[in-house]
Amino acid sequence: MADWDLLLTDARIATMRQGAPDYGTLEAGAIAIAGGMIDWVGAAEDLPAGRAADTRSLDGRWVTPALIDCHTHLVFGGERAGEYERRLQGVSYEDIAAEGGGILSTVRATRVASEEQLYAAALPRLRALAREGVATVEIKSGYGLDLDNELKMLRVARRLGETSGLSVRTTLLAAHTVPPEFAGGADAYIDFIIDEILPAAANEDLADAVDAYCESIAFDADQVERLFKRARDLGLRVKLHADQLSDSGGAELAARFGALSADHLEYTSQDGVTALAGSGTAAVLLPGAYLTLNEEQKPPVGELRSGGVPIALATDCNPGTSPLASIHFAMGLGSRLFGLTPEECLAGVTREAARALGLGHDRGTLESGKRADLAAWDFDHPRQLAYWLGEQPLSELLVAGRPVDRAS
Ligand code: DI6
Ligand code: FE
Repeated sequence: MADWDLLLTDARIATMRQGAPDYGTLEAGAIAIAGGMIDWVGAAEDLPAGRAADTRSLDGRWVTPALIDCHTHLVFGGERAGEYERRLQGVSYEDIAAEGGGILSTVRATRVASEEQLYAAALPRLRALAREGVATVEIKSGYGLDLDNELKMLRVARRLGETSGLSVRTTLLAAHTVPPEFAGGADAYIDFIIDEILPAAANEDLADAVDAYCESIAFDADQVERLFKRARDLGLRVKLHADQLSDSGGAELAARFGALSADHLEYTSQDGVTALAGSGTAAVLLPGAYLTLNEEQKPPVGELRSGGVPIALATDCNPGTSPLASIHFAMGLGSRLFGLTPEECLAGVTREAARALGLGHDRGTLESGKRADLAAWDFDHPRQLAYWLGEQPLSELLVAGRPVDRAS
């Protein structure tokens, strides 16, 4: 009997271990994998005695934790390029939403699409992420906004996880906007989510977390609070789209509920940052949406940093505000637009993204006891990931110790 299924040698390993300097780098490293988990990682000269069923040299390549996209809406019907053209002519995102366009136009297209059609439309977006070294993707509902269609979206997301070889985490975002059936009745719609959609999603084990859009054009803090209490009663962790277009106290609310993450945060105040600090809630920054909406107010990166708030970075892949299915491009934008260092960008799509999904114990760094999700690269330093826009330097992606066929 072998001790390990796979032993990778001659690797330069960016472990991304918390608190380790310089990407947690180990030169001339080795990684021993057993049962899909990392059994041992370190400098090759320290490798304990053991027999591996398979040994492979990485010929000096860099290895990082496989990447994680912790905030996407990548299951949706239709697209909104026409709306994008109107926005270029000066019509605002809020105005389009008020006319019944925006999120609601994607709701119409999603409701008429079958599960098969939604799956077929989403798969290329998921594959695009896998080609860049992403092994774990969060996918939200939020374009169904009724019982059947919210569950339909979550089922499609679950199926993408079952067939793609990637790990998909699902989030119920029924509180994305008020659907036409409840026009003018945000409170009644929140009641409907609490009474019908949330229990059904929990009952069928379709949602790993619950999210809401706390914003002037969506739901206020009291409404979100009612929803979060119900989620808590059902044993589901929460996340929040917070302070994206205005300071609506979203960061404070997320912190108060011990949310996994508070996302966007462009308008978060110092009080909001103070609430996040020490709450365990991760900040998820979404530069694709910031860029597409032509935002001028940046998230308070310096304050988040000095408060020690974990900072994750994600694509926010969605048809309205972030038509972006590239985690590398999100990293490039995170450094250019928000001033994150290349190391913070990589931590933001590995260690901190895992935290934002409640998976910090299981992935996001290369350490023994974590899942063997790792990416090998054809670059000469991991800082290249935030530097290049549109490069594809991935050499190999392993999920739970097994190579992912990135073509399927
Ligand atoms: N914030 C966003 O940026 C997306 N949702 C949200 O709550 C936008 C979704 C869309 O416009 O379709
Ligand atoms: Fe989003």
